[in-house]
Amino acid sequence: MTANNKPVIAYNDLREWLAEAERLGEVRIVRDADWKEDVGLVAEAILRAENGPCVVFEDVQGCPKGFRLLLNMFAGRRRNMTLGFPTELTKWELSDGYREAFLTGRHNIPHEIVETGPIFENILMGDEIDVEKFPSPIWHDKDGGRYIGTGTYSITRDPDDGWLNAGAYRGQVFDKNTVGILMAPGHHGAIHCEKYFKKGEPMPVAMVVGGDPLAFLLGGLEAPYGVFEFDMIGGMRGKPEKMVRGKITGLPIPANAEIVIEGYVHPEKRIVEGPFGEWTGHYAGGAKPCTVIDVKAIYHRNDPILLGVPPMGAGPDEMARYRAVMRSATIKQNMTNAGVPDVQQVWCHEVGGARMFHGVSIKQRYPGHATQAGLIAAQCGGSAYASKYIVVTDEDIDVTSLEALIWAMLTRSDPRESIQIIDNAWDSPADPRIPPEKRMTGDMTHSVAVINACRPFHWRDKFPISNTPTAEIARKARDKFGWLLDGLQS
Ligand SMILES: Cc1cc2nc3c(=O)[nH]c(=O)nc-3n(C[C@H](O)[C@H](O)[C@H](O)COP(=O)(O)O)c2cc1C
Ligand SMILES: [Mn+2]
Repeated sequence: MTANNKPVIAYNDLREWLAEAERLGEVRIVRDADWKEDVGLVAEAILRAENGPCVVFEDVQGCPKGFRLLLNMFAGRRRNMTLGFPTELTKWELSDGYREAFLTGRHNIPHEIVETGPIFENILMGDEIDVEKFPSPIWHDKDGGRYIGTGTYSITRDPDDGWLNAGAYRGQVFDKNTVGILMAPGHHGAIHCEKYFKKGEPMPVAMVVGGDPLAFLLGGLEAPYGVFEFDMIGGMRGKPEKMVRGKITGLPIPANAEIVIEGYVHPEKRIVEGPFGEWTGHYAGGAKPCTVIDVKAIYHRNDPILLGVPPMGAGPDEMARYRAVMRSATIKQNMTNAGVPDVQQVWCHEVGGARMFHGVSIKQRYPGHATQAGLIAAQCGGSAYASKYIVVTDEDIDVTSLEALIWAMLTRSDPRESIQIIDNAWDSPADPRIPPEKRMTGDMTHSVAVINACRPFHWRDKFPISNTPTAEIARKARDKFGWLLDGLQS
């Protein structure tokens, strides 16, 4: 942040971002890897660690010289750099700083169409189209194929009112000019697609598979309906995002992206997609017919960089960590905008992909405040998709700590009294707990538990006080007698 506390995003595209990451000393090069197995093994080795390196694969076997793949953008000190904040902030300070800086009263700046940009350094059409030459890996050993679209987002346009959207939908490689695009029901790309298909028309699409990390982060986040994510990014950078027009569809494409696949999604065309190791840690979606992009053009920069962001199954990974930072901020702001007072902290826990288990702390003001906070936290724009358990607790709990949050739940709730269930809520197809018969009907809904772990409002003054030491006493104990632990295994 600068002196007046404004974050500064120090890069405009993936290359400038990479230079910043190099300055932090966090980039490692892997040469001569095999996309069938090695890349997935590297992902397994590094993506779970909070401070794992950014890895750039060069000379991937079987791929053209100069083509690269970048893995693990959001970790280490580059985590904060990516959002424009000082490296020493904690994940909570980063999330709340991001919210304050970018989600409160900041105006979007419309993107600007420019004539040309580095993305047009290579234009492949007709017989030159070959999606298979990029270093798309098999990410997990049981995956059904190579995935080019993980660190991706797809740009589409509403055929009725022209609303542009950028959303992250995974993309499997099928052949030289066919790539899957899996849009879950209710996502903005799926809403656009349905409208085209109702008219019997193909949907034009531009799938970006390598580019500005910030654009990827916004593409994978629940931005409001009707808003173009690139106009939000313009607001974040304080200047319009430069975009060129795709030569086939006329859709806006980031002028400084690395690799873009442009084409059409046809109403009648489906190919069996998956299985793919999903963020819920299961192959829940299985292998099913899926919409595909009929590729009409590929654009890429010289020595292009494919961005890889695969989910790594059970346990926190890079994807869960960035979602936690950004979704927690989104939900906290959604709640405030919906009129919930005194929301102190919201944390979407990394376990469960930062989508399924959220802690909220409030300073209780009136009877029913906790219920209001819990129900809105469960079903606002940032949370409605796939959230499963929400725990609302008091302001003395640091809800970013899983231990502290569970402790509050265990000691301040009574299961029969404190759990409210919401039925028929929006779920992700990646949820393995959707029963097979229900999944077959396309009814991707589930129930959500809202757990009130606040001291009961009407007898809060009689609630036993906590013997958890204050931060001051804990520090005093550490300073004075912490030496007793020296030399012992913790
Ligand atoms: C790496 C990554 C992969 C994702 N894959 C999919 C996917 O395959 N299908 C899907 O519907 N949503 C997927 N999502 C979630 C959506 O991108 C996310 O919910 C986003 O809000 C969708 O954009 P939209 O709100 O503009 O529709 C993915 C998110 C990320 C970050
Ligand atoms: Mn959107």
